[in-house]
Amino acid sequence: MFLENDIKNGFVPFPQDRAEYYQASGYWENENHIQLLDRIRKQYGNQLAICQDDKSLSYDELYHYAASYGSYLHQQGIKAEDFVVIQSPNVVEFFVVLFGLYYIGARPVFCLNGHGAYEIENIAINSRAVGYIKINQENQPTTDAMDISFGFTMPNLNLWFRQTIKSSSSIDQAFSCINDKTMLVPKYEASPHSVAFLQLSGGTTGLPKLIPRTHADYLYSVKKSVEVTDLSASTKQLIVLPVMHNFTMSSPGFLGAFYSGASVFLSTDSSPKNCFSLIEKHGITQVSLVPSLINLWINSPQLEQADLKTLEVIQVGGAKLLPELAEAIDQKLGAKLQQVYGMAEGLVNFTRLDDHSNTVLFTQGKALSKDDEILIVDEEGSPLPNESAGFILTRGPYTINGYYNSPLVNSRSFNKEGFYITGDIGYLDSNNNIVVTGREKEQINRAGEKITPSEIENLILSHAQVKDVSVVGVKDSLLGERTKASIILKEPTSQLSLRDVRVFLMQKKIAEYKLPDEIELVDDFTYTQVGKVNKGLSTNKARG
Ligand code: OOB
Repeated sequence: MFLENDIKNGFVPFPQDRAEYYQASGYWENENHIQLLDRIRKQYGNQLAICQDDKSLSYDELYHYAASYGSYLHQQGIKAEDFVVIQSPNVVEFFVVLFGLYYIGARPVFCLNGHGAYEIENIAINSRAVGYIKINQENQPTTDAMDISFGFTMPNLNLWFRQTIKSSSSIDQAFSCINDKTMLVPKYEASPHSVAFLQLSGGTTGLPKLIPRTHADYLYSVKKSVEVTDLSASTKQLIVLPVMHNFTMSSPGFLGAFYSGASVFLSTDSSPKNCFSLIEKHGITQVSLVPSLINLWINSPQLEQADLKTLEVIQVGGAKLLPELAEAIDQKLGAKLQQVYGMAEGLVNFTRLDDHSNTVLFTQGKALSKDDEILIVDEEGSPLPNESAGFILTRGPYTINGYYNSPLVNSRSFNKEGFYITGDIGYLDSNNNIVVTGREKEQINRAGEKITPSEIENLILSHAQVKDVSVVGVKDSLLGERTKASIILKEPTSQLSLRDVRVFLMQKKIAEYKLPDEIELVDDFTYTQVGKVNKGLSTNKARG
């Protein structure tokens, strides 16, 4: 059922017995991403698919642009099964590039728009990508695809296709590469069980790990998300979170909207002022947000004047939502809340629209599929009863069985029965709703963006003045968590400022959201019994 080539290159397939069961249960359908778009455009051809500022595309137009751009990529030598790194702000052009790649059976590797050359180079190597497409927002000072010196730092990398697409007021102008000489090639019929794309995991060790999702498993999760969020062709979805994040893509995300023939409106600016005016202008009915953004919206001085009556549902996920904030959503925004606890690796839980308010306020709901298996286990791996908190493990019809090409990491991230060890801590309540209470993995969740402390520590350690460093997340009323670096200097009486550290890291070209928000100079760390820096307690000895 799975592609030999995928397996050879590092895709861990579903075990045969489970694969056959999911297939027989009708979960995995015989459709890939471009076939989905083709089916929807045949039904909703003239309907508005996507809109940003003054630019918009109907479903038919989106499909035709994708076919032309895909054919152009084919002409440039991109083949089916090739991986291509893409990076984009929330603009219409992204959708043409995405479905253009799917049209020819190529696979996008999704980066966050905030990623810098440091991340892009590593992701390109690990995915063995053959290309890099960078979409730039109009009037934004960003880098060009050519600014990244792949060839120089990685002489063996066969990265030969690079393109910068400048989003502008005209879609034709942005895609001026498509010309009369671009002959349409037939759409590639990728197997629904082949790898569709690679998503990035927040990662707990060093660099982000690559998450391979198949067309069928991913589109099953989209279909189930549509069911629980009640999307329909009349839904008007606002996209505020980064367009390439798993939450934005599939829970229910723009794929859920496309699945339903709905219209998607893009925002490149997440400020309440801008979002409120888009909601009013377009009659937005649904939006997905992280807790830090909902906090900003609820406390915005603009809220009083805003007319948000069309807004029906807000999905909030990506990080823990405090019950006080959850309660304010209905009171202040007049919209229904759906909590979402999900992960790019697969499993997604939603509170249901008809759940009791206590369930919606205090739990993260139930998994999408009746065959999502969730285990709560203790330190020894033994299952715990409902209401007892432990480590959250999961497997199911749309959860990966391994990171791409990472056998070593996989041996630590999956147990013998194939359950993914999420690194989250929580319990199932008496009604089997999941409640996430904490996290065991070494990760900072800064406004929904995941940061791996050891990655930042290693970079700061390369600073000439630094002897040792420990990076932790500290509670923050706005961001949920902010990043703090405790630093021991080689020369105890010397100085190093937050600005120095940030400038140093920026020179390493890392993503801006990973820069520390705070530093502390200390004389020593406290250590656990096994000799690890004790990150749980703020007992580092401040400089005397
Ligand atoms: C979503 O996906 P990722 O891959 O960026 O992050 C997953 C991690 C989870 O393991 C958990 O640690 C945290 O983010 N998380 C939550 C949460 N939702 C995600 N922690 C507490 N409460 C929640 N509601 O973040 C993601 C993917 C699909 C849908 C929604 C979120």
